[in-house]
Amino acid sequence: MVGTKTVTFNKPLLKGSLKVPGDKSISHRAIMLGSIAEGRTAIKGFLDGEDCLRTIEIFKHLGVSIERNGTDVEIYSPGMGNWITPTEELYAGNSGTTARLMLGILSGSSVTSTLTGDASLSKRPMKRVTTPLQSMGASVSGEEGGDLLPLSIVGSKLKGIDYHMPVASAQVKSAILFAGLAAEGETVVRETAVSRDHTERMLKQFGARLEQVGNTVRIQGGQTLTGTDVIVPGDISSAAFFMAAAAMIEGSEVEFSDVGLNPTRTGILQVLRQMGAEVEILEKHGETGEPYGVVKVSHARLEGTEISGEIIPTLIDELPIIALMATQATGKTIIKDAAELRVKETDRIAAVTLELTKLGAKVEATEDGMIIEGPTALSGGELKSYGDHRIGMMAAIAALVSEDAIHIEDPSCIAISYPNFFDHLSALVSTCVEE
Ligand code: SPQ
Repeated sequence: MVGTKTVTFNKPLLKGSLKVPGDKSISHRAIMLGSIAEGRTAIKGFLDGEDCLRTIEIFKHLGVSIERNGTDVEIYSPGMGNWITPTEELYAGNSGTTARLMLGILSGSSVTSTLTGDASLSKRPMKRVTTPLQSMGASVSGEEGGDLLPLSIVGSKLKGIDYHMPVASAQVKSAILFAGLAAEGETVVRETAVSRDHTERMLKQFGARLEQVGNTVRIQGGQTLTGTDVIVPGDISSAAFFMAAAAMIEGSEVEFSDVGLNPTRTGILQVLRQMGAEVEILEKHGETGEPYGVVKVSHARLEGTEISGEIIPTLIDELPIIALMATQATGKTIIKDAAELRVKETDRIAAVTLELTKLGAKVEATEDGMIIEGPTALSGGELKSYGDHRIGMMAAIAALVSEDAIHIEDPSCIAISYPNFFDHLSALVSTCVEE
Protein backbone atom coordinates (compact mmCIF):
# COMPACT_ATOMS: atom_id res chain seq x y z
CA MET A 1 0.00 0.00 0.00
CA VAL A 2 1.26 3.47 -0.89
CA GLY A 3 1.24 5.72 2.18
CA THR A 4 1.55 9.48 2.62
CA LYS A 5 3.73 11.45 5.03
CA THR A 6 3.09 15.03 6.04
CA VAL A 7 6.15 17.13 6.80
CA THR A 8 5.83 20.64 8.19
CA PHE A 9 8.19 23.08 9.92
CA ASN A 10 7.85 26.39 11.66
CA LYS A 11 10.89 28.68 11.19
CA PRO A 12 13.35 25.79 10.98
CA LEU A 13 17.02 26.02 11.84
CA LEU A 14 19.55 23.26 11.23
CA LYS A 15 22.30 22.99 13.85
CA GLY A 16 24.50 20.18 15.06
CA SER A 17 26.40 17.25 13.66
CA LEU A 18 25.30 14.30 11.57
CA LYS A 19 26.76 10.90 10.68
CA VAL A 20 24.91 9.72 7.59
CA PRO A 21 24.55 5.97 6.82
CA GLY A 22 27.16 4.08 4.81
CA ASP A 23 27.77 4.77 1.14
CA LYS A 24 25.41 2.78 -1.09
CA SER A 25 27.82 2.35 -4.01
CA ILE A 26 30.65 1.20 -1.74
CA SER A 27 28.38 -1.13 0.28
CA HIS A 28 27.25 -2.95 -2.89
CA ARG A 29 30.82 -3.36 -4.08
CA ALA A 30 32.02 -4.63 -0.69
CA ILE A 31 29.43 -7.45 -0.81
CA MET A 32 30.27 -8.22 -4.44
CA LEU A 33 34.04 -8.30 -4.02
CA GLY A 34 33.79 -10.14 -0.69
CA SER A 35 31.76 -12.81 -2.51
CA ILE A 36 34.06 -13.02 -5.56
CA ALA A 37 37.13 -13.32 -3.28
CA GLU A 38 38.05 -16.45 -1.37
CA GLY A 39 37.88 -16.48 2.43
CA ARG A 40 36.67 -14.00 5.02
CA THR A 41 35.67 -10.39 4.42
CA ALA A 42 34.50 -8.15 7.27
CA ILE A 43 32.59 -4.97 6.44
CA LYS A 44 31.97 -2.11 8.87
CA GLY A 45 29.57 0.78 8.20
CA PHE A 46 27.51 -1.19 5.64
CA LEU A 47 24.33 0.55 4.41
CA ASP A 48 21.38 -1.54 5.57
CA GLY A 49 19.11 0.05 2.94
CA GLU A 50 16.81 -1.96 0.66
CA ASP A 51 19.09 -1.91 -2.40
CA CYS A 52 22.17 -3.26 -0.63
CA LEU A 53 20.11 -5.93 1.14
CA ARG A 54 19.05 -7.18 -2.33
CA THR A 55 22.75 -7.61 -3.24
CA ILE A 56 23.32 -9.68 -0.07
CA GLU A 57 20.33 -11.95 -0.86
CA ILE A 58 21.60 -12.59 -4.38
CA PHE A 59 24.97 -13.83 -3.16
CA LYS A 60 23.33 -16.03 -0.52
CA HIS A 61 21.51 -17.76 -3.42
CA LEU A 62 24.93 -18.35 -5.01
CA GLY A 63 26.16 -20.22 -1.93
CA VAL A 64 28.09 -17.44 -0.20
CA SER A 65 27.75 -17.29 3.59
CA ILE A 66 26.83 -13.74 4.66
CA GLU A 67 25.94 -12.76 8.24
CA ARG A 68 24.75 -9.23 8.96
CA ASN A 69 24.45 -7.61 12.34
CA GLY A 70 23.19 -4.08 11.69
CA THR A 71 25.93 -2.32 9.78
CA ASP A 72 28.55 -5.06 10.40
CA VAL A 73 28.73 -7.79 7.79
CA GLU A 74 30.85 -10.94 7.72
CA ILE A 75 31.28 -12.91 4.50
CA TYR A 76 32.81 -16.37 4.05
CA SER A 77 33.08 -17.16 0.36
CA PRO A 78 34.32 -20.29 -1.38
CA GLY A 79 35.42 -17.93 -4.19
CA MET A 80 33.64 -17.20 -7.45
CA GLY A 81 34.74 -20.49 -9.06
CA ASN A 82 32.82 -22.47 -6.43
CA TRP A 83 29.46 -20.71 -6.43
CA ILE A 84 26.38 -22.89 -6.80
CA THR A 85 23.72 -22.54 -9.49
CA PRO A 86 20.79 -20.72 -7.83
CA THR A 87 17.46 -22.53 -7.60
CA GLU A 88 15.51 -19.27 -7.66
CA GLU A 89 15.55 -16.12 -9.77
CA LEU A 90 17.96 -13.46 -8.55
CA TYR A 91 15.87 -10.41 -7.59
CA ALA A 92 17.60 -7.01 -7.75
CA GLY A 93 14.52 -5.08 -6.50
CA ASN A 94 14.82 -1.38 -7.36
CA SER A 95 18.62 -1.41 -7.59
CA GLY A 96 20.25 -0.49 -10.91
CA THR A 97 23.70 -0.98 -9.37
CA THR A 98 22.87 -4.53 -8.30
CA ALA A 99 21.44 -5.45 -11.71
CA ARG A 100 24.15 -3.94 -13.90
CA LEU A 101 27.15 -5.02 -11.84
CA MET A 102 25.70 -8.53 -11.37
CA LEU A 103 25.39 -8.86 -15.16
CA GLY A 104 29.16 -8.35 -15.44
CA ILE A 105 29.90 -10.72 -12.55
CA LEU A 106 27.51 -13.53 -13.56
CA SER A 107 28.60 -13.43 -17.23
CA GLY A 108 32.08 -14.69 -16.35
CA SER A 109 31.01 -17.10 -13.59
CA SER A 110 30.31 -20.82 -13.92
CA VAL A 111 26.60 -20.57 -12.99
CA THR A 112 23.39 -20.13 -14.96
CA SER A 113 20.92 -17.62 -13.57
CA THR A 114 18.01 -15.27 -14.24
CA LEU A 115 18.13 -11.71 -13.00
CA THR A 116 14.87 -9.85 -12.28
CA GLY A 117 13.81 -6.52 -10.77
CA ASP A 118 10.80 -4.46 -9.69
CA ALA A 119 8.57 -2.52 -12.12
CA SER A 120 10.87 0.55 -12.19
CA LEU A 121 14.09 -1.43 -12.67
CA SER A 122 12.45 -3.54 -15.38
CA LYS A 123 12.11 -0.37 -17.46
CA ARG A 124 15.73 0.77 -17.09
CA PRO A 125 18.15 0.16 -20.00
CA MET A 126 20.54 -2.80 -19.63
CA LYS A 127 21.91 -2.82 -23.20
CA ARG A 128 24.61 -0.33 -22.19
CA VAL A 129 26.02 -3.27 -20.18
CA THR A 130 24.89 -6.31 -22.19
CA THR A 131 26.32 -5.00 -25.52
CA PRO A 132 29.96 -4.79 -24.31
CA LEU A 133 29.54 -8.00 -22.29
CA GLN A 134 28.24 -9.87 -25.36
CA SER A 135 31.28 -8.72 -27.33
CA MET A 136 33.41 -10.33 -24.58
CA GLY A 137 31.55 -13.60 -25.27
CA ALA A 138 28.85 -13.32 -22.59
CA SER A 139 25.64 -15.27 -23.04
CA VAL A 140 22.89 -12.88 -21.91
CA SER A 141 19.41 -13.00 -23.36
CA GLY A 142 16.04 -11.43 -22.68
CA GLU A 143 13.36 -9.03 -23.81
CA GLU A 144 14.12 -6.22 -26.29
CA GLY A 145 17.35 -7.87 -27.44
CA GLY A 146 18.72 -8.03 -23.91
CA ASP A 147 17.83 -4.45 -22.97
CA LEU A 148 15.30 -5.14 -20.24
CA LEU A 149 15.06 -7.40 -17.19
CA PRO A 150 14.39 -10.27 -16.72
CA LEU A 151 17.65 -11.46 -18.29
CA SER A 152 19.05 -15.00 -18.43
CA ILE A 153 22.78 -15.36 -18.04
CA VAL A 154 24.72 -18.53 -18.84
CA GLY A 155 28.16 -18.12 -17.26
CA SER A 156 30.78 -18.40 -20.06
CA LYS A 157 34.49 -18.13 -20.83
CA LEU A 158 35.05 -14.48 -21.67
CA LYS A 159 37.82 -12.69 -23.54
CA GLY A 160 39.24 -9.23 -22.82
CA ILE A 161 37.92 -6.19 -24.66
CA ASP A 162 39.06 -2.62 -25.42
CA TYR A 163 35.88 -0.59 -24.92
CA HIS A 164 35.15 3.11 -25.45
CA MET A 165 32.12 3.91 -23.30
CA PRO A 166 29.58 6.22 -24.99
CA VAL A 167 28.39 7.67 -21.62
CA ALA A 168 30.34 8.14 -18.39
CA SER A 169 28.79 5.49 -16.13
CA ALA A 170 30.32 3.78 -13.12
CA GLN A 171 27.83 0.95 -13.48
CA VAL A 172 28.87 0.17 -17.06
CA LYS A 173 32.58 0.55 -16.22
CA SER A 174 32.26 -1.69 -13.15
CA ALA A 175 30.32 -4.41 -14.99
CA ILE A 176 33.04 -4.59 -17.65
CA LEU A 177 35.85 -4.58 -15.07
CA PHE A 178 34.19 -7.43 -13.13
CA ALA A 179 33.79 -9.39 -16.37
CA GLY A 180 37.40 -8.51 -17.26
CA LEU A 181 38.59 -9.97 -13.97
CA ALA A 182 37.28 -13.38 -15.05
CA ALA A 183 38.20 -13.02 -18.77
CA GLU A 184 41.19 -14.20 -20.73
CA GLY A 185 43.72 -11.44 -21.47
CA GLU A 186 43.52 -7.72 -20.84
CA THR A 187 40.35 -5.60 -20.60
CA VAL A 188 40.55 -1.86 -21.22
CA VAL A 189 37.71 0.58 -20.41
CA ARG A 190 37.87 4.16 -21.71
CA GLU A 191 35.46 6.78 -20.33
CA THR A 192 34.46 10.18 -21.74
CA ALA A 193 34.68 11.67 -18.22
CA VAL A 194 35.73 9.97 -14.99
CA SER A 195 32.80 8.39 -13.14
CA ARG A 196 32.95 7.19 -9.51
CA ASP A 197 35.97 4.92 -9.07
CA HIS A 198 34.93 2.81 -6.05
CA THR A 199 35.28 -0.45 -7.99
CA GLU A 200 38.85 0.34 -9.00
CA ARG A 201 39.85 1.33 -5.45
CA MET A 202 38.24 -1.73 -3.90
CA LEU A 203 39.61 -4.18 -6.46
CA LYS A 204 43.09 -3.05 -5.35
CA GLN A 205 42.10 -3.51 -1.69
CA PHE A 206 41.20 -7.15 -2.48
CA GLY A 207 44.62 -7.69 -4.08
CA ALA A 208 43.84 -7.15 -7.78
CA ARG A 209 46.32 -5.41 -10.06
CA LEU A 210 44.89 -2.73 -12.31
CA GLU A 211 46.18 0.37 -14.02
CA GLN A 212 44.41 3.75 -14.12
CA VAL A 213 45.70 6.46 -16.42
CA GLY A 214 43.45 9.48 -17.02
CA ASN A 215 40.07 8.21 -18.15
CA THR A 216 41.35 4.69 -18.96
CA VAL A 217 41.40 1.59 -16.73
CA ARG A 218 43.17 -1.70 -17.59
CA ILE A 219 42.72 -5.01 -15.83
CA GLN A 220 44.31 -8.42 -16.49
CA GLY A 221 42.00 -11.42 -16.44
CA GLY A 222 42.47 -14.57 -14.37
CA GLN A 223 43.33 -12.85 -11.08
CA THR A 224 42.08 -14.39 -7.85
CA LEU A 225 41.11 -12.16 -4.95
CA THR A 226 41.47 -12.69 -1.22
CA GLY A 227 38.96 -11.56 1.40
CA THR A 228 39.82 -8.48 3.42
CA ASP A 229 38.42 -5.84 5.82
CA VAL A 230 36.40 -2.96 4.39
CA ILE A 231 35.29 0.23 6.14
CA VAL A 232 32.42 2.03 4.39
CA PRO A 233 32.37 5.83 4.84
CA GLY A 234 29.13 7.85 5.08
CA ASP A 235 27.30 8.43 1.80
CA ILE A 236 27.92 11.96 0.49
CA SER A 237 24.83 11.55 -1.74
CA SER A 238 22.73 11.15 1.44
CA ALA A 239 24.55 13.97 3.24
CA ALA A 240 23.85 16.20 0.23
CA PHE A 241 20.19 16.59 1.26
CA PHE A 242 21.16 18.06 4.63
CA MET A 243 24.07 20.03 3.14
CA ALA A 244 21.60 21.72 0.78
CA ALA A 245 19.18 22.32 3.68
CA ALA A 246 21.93 23.95 5.79
CA ALA A 247 22.96 26.08 2.81
CA MET A 248 19.38 27.30 2.20
CA ILE A 249 18.25 28.11 5.74
CA GLU A 250 19.49 31.26 7.41
CA GLY A 251 21.57 30.70 10.55
CA SER A 252 22.11 27.00 9.84
CA GLU A 253 25.41 25.20 10.35
CA VAL A 254 25.88 21.41 10.19
CA GLU A 255 28.98 19.23 10.60
CA PHE A 256 29.05 15.93 8.72
CA SER A 257 31.36 13.34 10.28
CA ASP A 258 32.95 10.33 8.53
CA VAL A 259 31.47 11.36 5.20
CA GLY A 260 33.00 10.02 1.96
CA LEU A 261 35.28 12.50 0.18
CA ASN A 262 36.24 10.51 -2.90
CA PRO A 263 36.95 13.22 -5.51
CA THR A 264 34.80 11.36 -8.07
CA ARG A 265 31.80 12.04 -5.77
CA THR A 266 32.40 15.51 -4.32
CA GLY A 267 30.93 17.64 -7.11
CA ILE A 268 28.21 18.70 -4.64
CA LEU A 269 30.80 20.49 -2.48
CA GLN A 270 32.05 22.43 -5.50
CA VAL A 271 28.49 23.45 -6.46
CA LEU A 272 27.66 24.51 -2.88
CA ARG A 273 30.73 26.77 -2.97
CA GLN A 274 29.92 28.04 -6.48
CA MET A 275 26.45 29.01 -5.21
CA GLY A 276 27.96 30.88 -2.26
CA ALA A 277 27.50 28.45 0.68
CA GLU A 278 30.33 28.07 3.17
CA VAL A 279 31.98 24.65 2.96
CA GLU A 280 34.92 23.70 5.16
CA ILE A 281 36.77 20.39 5.17
CA LEU A 282 37.72 20.08 8.84
CA GLU A 283 39.43 16.66 8.67
CA LYS A 284 40.47 14.27 5.90
CA HIS A 285 41.56 10.63 6.27
CA GLY A 286 41.83 7.39 4.31
CA GLU A 287 44.43 8.49 1.77
CA THR A 288 45.13 4.89 0.67
CA GLY A 289 41.57 3.63 0.13
CA GLU A 290 38.36 5.64 0.20
CA PRO A 291 38.95 9.20 1.47
CA TYR A 292 36.55 10.44 4.15
CA GLY A 293 36.43 13.25 6.69
CA VAL A 294 34.49 15.96 8.49
CA VAL A 295 32.76 18.65 6.44
CA LYS A 296 30.99 21.75 7.77
CA VAL A 297 28.33 23.46 5.66
CA SER A 298 26.89 26.84 6.70
CA HIS A 299 24.23 29.09 5.24
CA ALA A 300 25.09 32.06 3.05
CA ARG A 301 23.16 34.01 0.42
CA LEU A 302 22.90 31.67 -2.60
CA GLU A 303 23.44 32.63 -6.24
CA GLY A 304 22.43 30.74 -9.40
CA THR A 305 25.16 28.89 -11.28
CA GLU A 306 25.88 26.68 -14.29
CA ILE A 307 26.51 22.95 -13.80
CA SER A 308 27.68 21.06 -16.89
CA GLY A 309 30.43 18.94 -18.48
CA GLU A 310 32.89 16.79 -16.55
CA ILE A 311 31.45 17.63 -13.11
CA ILE A 312 28.13 15.94 -13.95
CA PRO A 313 29.17 12.31 -13.19
CA THR A 314 30.55 13.49 -9.81
CA LEU A 315 27.13 14.78 -8.66
CA ILE A 316 24.63 12.99 -10.88
CA ASP A 317 22.49 11.75 -7.95
CA GLU A 318 22.58 15.16 -6.26
CA LEU A 319 20.89 17.05 -9.12
CA PRO A 320 17.33 16.79 -7.68
CA ILE A 321 18.38 18.42 -4.39
CA ILE A 322 20.57 20.94 -6.24
CA ALA A 323 17.47 21.90 -8.28
CA LEU A 324 15.55 22.56 -5.06
CA MET A 325 18.45 24.66 -3.75
CA ALA A 326 18.43 26.64 -7.02
CA THR A 327 14.80 27.69 -6.37
CA GLN A 328 16.12 29.59 -3.32
CA ALA A 329 19.13 31.14 -5.10
CA THR A 330 19.18 34.51 -6.82
CA GLY A 331 19.31 34.31 -10.62
CA LYS A 332 19.39 31.46 -13.09
CA THR A 333 20.79 27.97 -12.48
CA ILE A 334 21.46 26.01 -15.66
CA ILE A 335 21.97 22.24 -15.49
CA LYS A 336 23.24 20.68 -18.76
CA ASP A 337 24.79 17.41 -20.01
CA ALA A 338 22.71 15.39 -17.56
CA ALA A 339 20.47 13.39 -19.91
CA GLU A 340 21.34 10.32 -17.78
CA LEU A 341 18.82 11.67 -15.24
CA ARG A 342 16.09 10.49 -17.59
CA VAL A 343 16.97 6.81 -17.04
CA LYS A 344 17.30 6.64 -13.26
CA GLU A 345 14.66 5.15 -10.89
CA THR A 346 12.29 7.57 -12.63
CA ASP A 347 12.82 10.31 -15.23
CA ARG A 348 14.34 12.72 -12.70
CA ILE A 349 14.23 15.73 -15.06
CA ALA A 350 10.48 15.32 -15.57
CA ALA A 351 9.78 14.46 -11.90
CA VAL A 352 11.79 17.35 -10.40
CA THR A 353 10.31 19.85 -12.86
CA LEU A 354 6.74 18.74 -12.24
CA GLU A 355 6.97 18.51 -8.46
CA LEU A 356 8.84 21.79 -7.86
CA THR A 357 6.51 23.60 -10.28
CA LYS A 358 3.56 22.41 -8.15
CA LEU A 359 5.10 24.41 -5.27
CA GLY A 360 5.39 27.54 -7.39
CA ALA A 361 9.04 27.21 -8.45
CA LYS A 362 10.15 28.37 -11.91
CA VAL A 363 11.69 25.28 -13.47
CA GLU A 364 12.01 24.51 -17.17
CA ALA A 365 12.93 21.00 -18.29
CA THR A 366 15.40 20.70 -21.18
CA GLU A 367 16.45 17.54 -23.00
CA ASP A 368 19.56 17.11 -20.85
CA GLY A 369 18.87 19.16 -17.74
CA MET A 370 16.88 22.00 -16.22
CA ILE A 371 16.84 25.79 -16.02
CA ILE A 372 15.73 27.16 -12.66
CA GLU A 373 15.03 30.80 -11.93
CA GLY A 374 15.11 31.96 -8.32
CA PRO A 375 14.48 32.90 -5.67
CA THR A 376 10.83 31.86 -5.38
CA ALA A 377 8.71 31.47 -2.27
CA LEU A 378 7.46 27.88 -2.26
CA SER A 379 3.95 26.95 -1.19
CA GLY A 380 3.12 23.60 0.36
CA GLY A 381 1.27 20.85 -1.43
CA GLU A 382 1.04 17.20 -2.37
CA LEU A 383 4.22 15.85 -3.92
CA LYS A 384 4.85 12.41 -5.43
CA SER A 385 8.04 10.44 -4.87
CA TYR A 386 7.52 8.29 -8.01
CA GLY A 387 8.97 5.46 -5.88
CA ASP A 388 12.34 7.24 -6.26
CA HIS A 389 14.23 7.77 -2.98
CA ARG A 390 16.02 10.89 -4.20
CA ILE A 391 12.75 12.58 -5.26
CA GLY A 392 11.15 11.57 -1.92
CA MET A 393 14.01 13.16 0.06
CA MET A 394 13.95 16.28 -2.11
CA ALA A 395 10.24 16.64 -1.28
CA ALA A 396 10.88 16.32 2.47
CA ILE A 397 13.68 18.93 2.38
CA ALA A 398 11.39 21.23 0.37
CA ALA A 399 9.16 21.35 3.48
CA LEU A 400 11.98 23.24 5.26
CA VAL A 401 11.63 26.16 2.86
CA SER A 402 7.94 25.96 1.96
CA GLU A 403 5.27 28.13 3.54
CA ASP A 404 2.85 25.26 4.24
CA ALA A 405 3.03 21.52 4.86
CA ILE A 406 4.23 19.08 2.21
CA HIS A 407 2.42 15.76 1.89
CA ILE A 408 4.68 13.13 0.30
CA GLU A 409 2.99 10.26 -1.49
CA ASP A 410 4.89 6.95 -1.16
CA PRO A 411 7.77 8.06 1.11
CA SER A 412 8.74 4.45 1.94
CA CYS A 413 11.16 4.37 -1.04
CA ILE A 414 13.50 6.62 0.98
CA ALA A 415 14.60 3.45 2.83
CA ILE A 416 16.39 2.38 -0.36
CA SER A 417 19.38 4.56 0.50
CA TYR A 418 18.57 6.31 3.81
CA PRO A 419 16.48 4.18 6.23
CA ASN A 420 16.72 6.66 9.14
CA PHE A 421 16.26 9.82 7.06
CA PHE A 422 13.22 11.15 8.97
CA ASP A 423 14.88 10.51 12.37
CA HIS A 424 17.88 12.53 11.24
CA LEU A 425 15.63 15.27 9.88
CA SER A 426 13.82 15.56 13.24
CA ALA A 427 17.08 15.46 15.19
CA LEU A 428 18.71 18.24 13.20
CA VAL A 429 15.73 20.58 12.94
CA SER A 430 14.50 21.79 16.30
CA THR A 431 11.02 22.87 15.21
CA CYS A 432 10.02 19.86 13.08
CA VAL A 433 6.42 18.66 13.37
CA GLU A 434 5.54 15.41 11.60
CA GLU A 435 2.26 13.56 11.29
O1 SPQ B 1 21.57 1.73 -8.18
P1 SPQ B 1 20.78 2.80 -8.85
O2 SPQ B 1 19.32 2.53 -8.71
O3 SPQ B 1 21.17 3.03 -10.28
O4 SPQ B 1 21.10 4.14 -8.02
C1 SPQ B 1 21.43 5.51 -8.34
C2 SPQ B 1 20.87 6.36 -7.13
O5 SPQ B 1 20.33 7.43 -7.29
O6 SPQ B 1 21.06 5.87 -6.01
C3 SPQ B 1 20.90 6.03 -9.67
F1 SPQ B 1 19.65 5.97 -9.80
O7 SPQ B 1 22.86 5.73 -8.28
C4 SPQ B 1 23.81 5.23 -9.25
C5 SPQ B 1 24.49 6.42 -9.92
O8 SPQ B 1 23.57 7.26 -10.55
C6 SPQ B 1 24.81 4.39 -8.51
C7 SPQ B 1 26.08 4.17 -9.27
C8 SPQ B 1 27.02 3.13 -8.79
O9 SPQ B 1 26.97 2.72 -7.63
O10 SPQ B 1 27.87 2.71 -9.62
C9 SPQ B 1 26.44 4.95 -10.35
C10 SPQ B 1 25.54 5.97 -10.93
O11 SPQ B 1 24.89 5.43 -12.07
P2 SPQ B 1 25.59 5.41 -13.54
O12 SPQ B 1 24.51 4.91 -14.45
O13 SPQ B 1 25.94 6.83 -13.82
O14 SPQ B 1 26.73 4.53 -13.50
